[in-house]
Amino acid sequence: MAALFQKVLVANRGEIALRVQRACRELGIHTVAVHSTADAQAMHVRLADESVCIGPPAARDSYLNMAAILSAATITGADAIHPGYGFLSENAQFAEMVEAHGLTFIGPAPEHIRMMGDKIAAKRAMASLGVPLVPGSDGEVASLEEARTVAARVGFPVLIKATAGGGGRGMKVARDADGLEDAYRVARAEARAAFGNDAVYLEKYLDRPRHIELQVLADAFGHVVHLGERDCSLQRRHQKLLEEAGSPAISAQQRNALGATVTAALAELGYRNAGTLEFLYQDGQFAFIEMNTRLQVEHPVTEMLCGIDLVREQFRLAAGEPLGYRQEDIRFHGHAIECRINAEDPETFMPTPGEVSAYHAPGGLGVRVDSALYAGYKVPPFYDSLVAKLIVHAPTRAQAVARLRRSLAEFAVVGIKTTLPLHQRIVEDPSFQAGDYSIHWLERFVAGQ
Ligand code: MV4
Repeated sequence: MAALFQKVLVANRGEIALRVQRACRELGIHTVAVHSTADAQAMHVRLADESVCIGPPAARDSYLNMAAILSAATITGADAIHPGYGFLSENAQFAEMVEAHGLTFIGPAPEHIRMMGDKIAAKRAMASLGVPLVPGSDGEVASLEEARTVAARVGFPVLIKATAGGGGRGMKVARDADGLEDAYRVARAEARAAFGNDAVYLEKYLDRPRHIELQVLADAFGHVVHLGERDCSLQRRHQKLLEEAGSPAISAQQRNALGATVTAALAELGYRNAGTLEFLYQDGQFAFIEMNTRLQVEHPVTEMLCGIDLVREQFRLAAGEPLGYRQEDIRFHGHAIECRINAEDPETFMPTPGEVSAYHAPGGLGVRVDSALYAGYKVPPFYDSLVAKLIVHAPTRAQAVARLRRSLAEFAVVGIKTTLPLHQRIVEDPSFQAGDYSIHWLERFVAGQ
């Protein structure tokens, strides 16, 4: 079988660069790593077939430097670029530039990246295709008067969100009519400062939702499947700490119903490659809030649940291959949980860059560790503090929790503080063990420790 691509440039670092390289190896694709001067000793550079230094430590000069990355792809003769997550992964202009250079962007079409980057456009598109939304404004709220009218209709509290925002950036809650003017003005001012776009919309504020997201794959022939949901409710300041698949709160019937609606909508849109739809779930109802057009950090829990290699699928789909299986061929086996291990103080969450003097990863049945760490590695201070993902898989959720507890006890990252001790405390908590939590659970748990 001819390889899908000859040589792929992985425009990322850390564990996700390794994750993409591993898929390439199995597909017989050569890999090119790019790195900043701070990452010359990084594992993603060591494991790649070739590497190119693309600039100084600051991400804007290296991992976000489109010209440097495209030059690296050109001089090494790469025929595709995988962006990983973060950095340029949801930059429609970059995807266009990659294609303009005659290379394949491993991801969706630029038009879909652009559409989903505009939260109002994303909601409009989904609503018109029958996907449920949170009650709120029909698009932009252009004046305070309009905000008052919509808020009166949906009822307080309400949330003002920036259309260019997402992931929790650019949101303001108004508890009552008196708070609306401030929330509206501050949200607009912050959106203008942060995104250069002060367009905002309004939603009813849900007070204790779960954050549930649905993974989809789509080919160029109008076939779309979903790979079930992930429950990402355990977050702090919009940073996820632990994710699971499936959600402890969702039945097979709910999953199938939501999946049917979503896959039909994406087929209609002509979406291609991998994507994730984010929902808030409260009182038995799903409400779409955003769509991510990239591979996500927490994709491994879905892989363990379905036995499908999402990165391999991304390459196949980008090469124009058909999915090759139908929804009914996809089976969900057992339960998977991921812990994000960050180089952070487990109490203050301050980053803890520095040298890892010793490293021992857990193993055994149903245990997976995605990490670019090694003994002697110096975690640089310039990037995201995620240093490892521990993923466990077992036939039931209770068994997965037991496996998680014993894997966390085996895991040794010496020399720097990490969030491992926090995860060890979370798995002992009765509410966590019962799967009984909302998006506010972790902040309260941390405050009570
Ligand atoms: C909301 C919400 C409550 N009601 N929208 C935060 C991140 C962004 N993706 C959407 N977010 C929220 N939107 C309505 N109408 C609460 C949040 C929210 C949240 C959502 C998911 C996970 C964690 C969160 C933490 C705080 C607030």
